[in-house]
Amino acid sequence: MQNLLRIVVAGPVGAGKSTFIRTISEIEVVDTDRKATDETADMKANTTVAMDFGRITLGDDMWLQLYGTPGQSRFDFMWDLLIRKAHGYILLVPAHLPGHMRAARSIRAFMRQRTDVPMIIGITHSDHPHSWDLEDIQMVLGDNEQSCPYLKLNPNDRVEVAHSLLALVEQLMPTAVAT
Ligand SMILES: Nc1nc2c(ncn2[C@@H]2O[C@H](COP(=O)(O)OP(=O)(O)O)[C@@H](O)[C@H]2O)c(=O)[nH]1
Ligand SMILES: [Mg+2]
Repeated sequence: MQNLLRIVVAGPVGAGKSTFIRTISEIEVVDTDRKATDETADMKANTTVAMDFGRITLGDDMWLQLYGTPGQSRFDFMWDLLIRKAHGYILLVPAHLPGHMRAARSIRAFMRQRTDVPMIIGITHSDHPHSWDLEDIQMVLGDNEQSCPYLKLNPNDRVEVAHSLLALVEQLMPTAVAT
């Protein structure tokens, strides 16, 4: 059994990737957030330019390493590097930004072309008053109920983040072989 699992947290700008890792990591997160100077500056002051890195101990000799991708497609060489080494990934989709659904869909396609490791989709910002319903998001991403696990979570909530990671690790365990 492999005792180190590398999990990638992907998704569009503002989905909550950096927050997700900061909320759950037991080490101080190594982040590469920098002042946004392009179109993302309208959304957030800082944006991830390379990756976020965090770690969680699952048991006596089992660790999860968490790698958060930059959201912008101009950094997709980092998506490529990170996903090729991943044992599983979580795609965070912000439910309050309809304009980002297309980005989420293309990130999904990008990952699918490179890997078939287990994945789950985490819908964030569902607490926003104008957030989309789960069914509508599934439809835009081209999924049905059976395609892959979907769950709603707020990346600021430690219990919800842990729950989503467990859902992914459950899928991973049978395939986690020493590499
Ligand atoms: N209310 C609420 N805020 C969220 C949620 N998910 C993320 N955020 C906030 O959205 C902002 C952007 O998150 P960040 O982690 O920087 O997104 P990233 O671009 O994916 O790394 C932060 O202020 C988060 O606290 C959510 O589900 N609900
Ligand atoms: Mg970030």
